[in-house]
Amino acid sequence: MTHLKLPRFCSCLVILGTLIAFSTCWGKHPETGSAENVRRLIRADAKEMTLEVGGASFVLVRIPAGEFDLGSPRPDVMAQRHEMPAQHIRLTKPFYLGATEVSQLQYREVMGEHLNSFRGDELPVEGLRFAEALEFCDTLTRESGIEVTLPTEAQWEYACRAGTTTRYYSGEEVADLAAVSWFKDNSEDTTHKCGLKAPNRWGLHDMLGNVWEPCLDRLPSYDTVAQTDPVGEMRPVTGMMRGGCWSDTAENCRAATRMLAHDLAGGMGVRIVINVEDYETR
Ligand SMILES: [Ca+2]
Repeated sequence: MTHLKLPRFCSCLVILGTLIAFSTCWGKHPETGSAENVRRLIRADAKEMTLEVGGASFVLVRIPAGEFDLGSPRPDVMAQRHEMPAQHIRLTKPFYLGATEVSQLQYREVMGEHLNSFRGDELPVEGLRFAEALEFCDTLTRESGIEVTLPTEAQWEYACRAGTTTRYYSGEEVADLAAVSWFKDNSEDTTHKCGLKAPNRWGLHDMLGNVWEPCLDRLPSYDTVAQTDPVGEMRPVTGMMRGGCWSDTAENCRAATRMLAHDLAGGMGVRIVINVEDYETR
């Protein structure tokens, strides 16, 4: 008789275990586990991680510390005065940068509805004001327990170039840009699904084109003196935008392209960063 009762006993254990597990999860802050996991992944030097906030998941890739030349590294007929002279930059800390621009679905899950010029969950959120981009990061920080912010100009261009020194991370020619980017020549005057084009060598999609991406700061005039971990002027209402957008010409979608973000420009989305230095010693 004992062996006949065993299956029922086991079933009871399974049910009891399930109830205990369910009751343990119930009432737990849904983001607590995610934040702990993110901290663990940062300390483990994970190449990629996912930040979960509400119903949204953000994939971020680890960008290594390193050096590069900021700005237009050689005489270029497309270069603007404020991209020169090229300035050697050292970034001493790795950081995690969003693999894609933030999508409309991701933005809505965190902030609620936003009025976009083009509608589609997988399209990038656009038409953001600079203050809204900052508020989005602040909300992610508050909801996740992980410090989320915008990349600095230096971080953005370093990550965009991913070791390249050409106009575009895919080469020098407009055709090279078209292979990795949505811009005036191929966008058909609309944004496109985030991450559809091939990434750069560090796994970042749409750094050039699709939507402009705000930076936390505005660097002062470039100088020939090398800088380490530079952070320019930070203001609550504006910073530099990078990368160009769907309606820009190839000239405005270069790695070195800079434009001051202002709320009338339109075309601005957002890409998030998590700085390793905020967590490596905790
Ligand atoms: Ca972009």
